[in-house]
Amino acid sequence: MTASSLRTVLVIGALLTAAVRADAHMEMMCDVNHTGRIASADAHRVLQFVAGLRNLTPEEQMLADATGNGKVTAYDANCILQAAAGKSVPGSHCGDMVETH
Ligand SMILES: [Ca+2]
Repeated sequence: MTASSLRTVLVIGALLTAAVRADAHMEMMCDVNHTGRIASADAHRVLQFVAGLRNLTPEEQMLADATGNGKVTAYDANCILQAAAGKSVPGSHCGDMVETH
């Protein structure tokens, strides 16, 4: 590969990376219903999911996992409710911005 073709590949790679970055979607941890804020309705959704009364998409389950341990539990709902009340819980990621896709 010549230097100029290598440069072309690098430029294309950089452009593709920029395009992917522009597409990256940021979401707030614990904002399960995508309203832009953490509220008791988010905790409610998580409890419904835990109780088997509602489905959550894999992305919503990721946002619902306040503790980040890979499981969605009633404790996550508690963390979300605390965050909705403006209280921080040790180990809770509520409010952190994450890239979902
Ligand atoms: Ca919300």
